[in-house]
Amino acid sequence: MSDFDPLRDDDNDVSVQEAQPKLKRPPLYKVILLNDDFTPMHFVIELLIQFFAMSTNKATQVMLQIHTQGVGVCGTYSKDVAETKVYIVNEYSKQHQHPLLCSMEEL
Ligand code: TYC
Repeated sequence: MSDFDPLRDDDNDVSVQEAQPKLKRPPLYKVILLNDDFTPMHFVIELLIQFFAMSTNKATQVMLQIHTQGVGVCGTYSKDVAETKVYIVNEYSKQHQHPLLCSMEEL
């Protein structure tokens, strides 16, 4: 076995301190729904129940919040999950000929 230890500094030479690894949590994204004048309220409620696992009460509250304030949050997810939710909601709305728009914003 060799005695060589690259971290030993017993020769009063300049030593090198290793940098602390910089770990950052990946960002989270809010999935949001926008209000419009045409999508039926019951469609939005059913969609919130189906794709965001909300209770009927919660989905009704969120739909009314969007209807009165213009925008509302459906949930908070990692980037990949948020992108998938936005995609499936927009596809589902198009399939049903509703102009409902879903989007995402970094938290
Ligand atoms: N404003 C719509 C109506 O009066 C209802 C609605 C709610 C539409 C939420 C979109 O994201 C929305 N029928």
